[in-house]
Amino acid sequence: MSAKESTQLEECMTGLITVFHNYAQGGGDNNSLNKSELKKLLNCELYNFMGKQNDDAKVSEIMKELDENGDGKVDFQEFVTLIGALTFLCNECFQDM
Ligand SMILES: [Ca+2]
Repeated sequence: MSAKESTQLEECMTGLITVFHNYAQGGGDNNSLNKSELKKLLNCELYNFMGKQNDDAKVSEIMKELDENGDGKVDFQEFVTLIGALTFLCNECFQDM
């Protein structure tokens, strides 16, 4: 790796990877989020955009939506799908302002 400074987009990508792995650590599979890890991530990292998730049933619903391969966990690819969709919606909101 060269010592070049990261670009803004590269920083964002690195941030996504770092955040995901911070929450995926522990609880058996270090490369996926289980339900409690997902809930923690949503509540600590996405509360401005998604609101506080205090309702376990709601978290289960989000989990089910994200868990495309149905293994009961959210892997990085499934997580990125959520971020992509949210980013898309945010962009729509900004354009409406
Ligand atoms: Ca999954």
